[in-house]
Amino acid sequence: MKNKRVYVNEIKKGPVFLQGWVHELRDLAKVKFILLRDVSGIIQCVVKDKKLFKDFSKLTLESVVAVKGKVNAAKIKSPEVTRKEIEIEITNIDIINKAEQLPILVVEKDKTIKTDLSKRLDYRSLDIRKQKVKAIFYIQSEIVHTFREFFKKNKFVEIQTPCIIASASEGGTALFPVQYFEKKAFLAQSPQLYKQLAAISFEKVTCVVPVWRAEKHNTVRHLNESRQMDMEMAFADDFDVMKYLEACIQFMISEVNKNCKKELELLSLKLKIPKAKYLSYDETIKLLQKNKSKTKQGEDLAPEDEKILYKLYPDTIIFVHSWPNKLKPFYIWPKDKKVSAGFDALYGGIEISSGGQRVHVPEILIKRLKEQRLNPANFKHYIDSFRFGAPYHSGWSIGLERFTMALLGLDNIREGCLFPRDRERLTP
Ligand code: AMO
Repeated sequence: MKNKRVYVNEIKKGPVFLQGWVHELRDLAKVKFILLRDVSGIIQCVVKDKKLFKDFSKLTLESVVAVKGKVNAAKIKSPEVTRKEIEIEITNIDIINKAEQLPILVVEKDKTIKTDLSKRLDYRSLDIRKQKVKAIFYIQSEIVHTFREFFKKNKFVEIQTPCIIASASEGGTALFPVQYFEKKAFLAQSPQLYKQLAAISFEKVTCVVPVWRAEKHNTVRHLNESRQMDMEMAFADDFDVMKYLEACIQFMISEVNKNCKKELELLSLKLKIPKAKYLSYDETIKLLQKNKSKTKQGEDLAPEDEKILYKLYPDTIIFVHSWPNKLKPFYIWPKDKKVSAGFDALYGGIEISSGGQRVHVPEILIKRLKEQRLNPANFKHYIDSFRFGAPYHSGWSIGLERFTMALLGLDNIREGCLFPRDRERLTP
């Protein structure tokens, strides 16, 4: 009969059958120890029986094993062990898959031997076995889950948008070309145009999708493939959807606080529910200049500006709204000749989201495209969709990895991406 596996955090009394990884090995003369790790936790296993010493000697770190044993009471001091009150006295060890010499250590005890990020990413499947690295992705999973939950509660429909597109939505330079039979196509830079087309019929839509941007720069805040969490809503202006963004972020953070206590503790983090601050672009530039920024009116915010705003308003989602038309994409509604209905949201010292009210009038859309030196003929299907009864509408997008980075104070966005794609990295 097949042994019934029990998870580390579910062990009550013996005999037990456990499966997992060899987290640590300790070889004392008369007794041997294995720290065994599974998805639920880490437990100390003791080998006292001399007949098992040979099996023990074959073990290597990260080997996958199945062990049988008895449950004994214990008082374990090791901080990593999650079941401190018990240990397993092993009666049988099976090596399911023996690990070779590890290229990077999963347990880095000595702070001075921290492996650099590039090497860690080369061996990412090992790297994500580290408890702290794992914690990042448990929290990210909670973010995506609660994002969806927020919009489900608010009666939005989750849509799926195409990943292969015929024309750019976020400016003409940053596209990855794809050969699409005899036509030239591109990987989507955003679900932008399609979520709008859905919103003018469904009214309230949301999506979580991968996007690709062929920007050549290699920075700590950019990826060439990332995930966006978007919403789009009809009969809503820029301020209406900024309120949704504020409430959505607050909800996601409160759920992370509630459901990821262990992970936050591992990362030594305490998250506050942020307040919101609304500043117009003009107010923002004046405030920055007062605080020694060199950024002038009509220019985009520099990363240093985002840091200044963060110092002025910590634990705050800073909404910078009413940007100049020329600094926002063609699909953003011009409120007048100068000012647009576009906004950015900053959090944790970095832009995490941008959005705005959209152009729902075909003639204005054609004018905006031409102003940005784009050819309206390439957007015919998109423009024509607004000819059959299109309400005004607005929306935004949160970059998933960017938000993970901001929320957890990560130094590099790659830490918040399971398998990053950047200028140099296409594997693993
Ligand atoms: P934007 O281009 O500002 O807007 O992107 C939205 C959010 O996505 C994240 N982001 C990135 N994350 C990692 N690497 C990148 N290269 C990268 N580029 C963007 C950021 C950013 O705030 N269609 C509009 C949104 C809208 O108006 O609804 C758009 O894509 O967090």
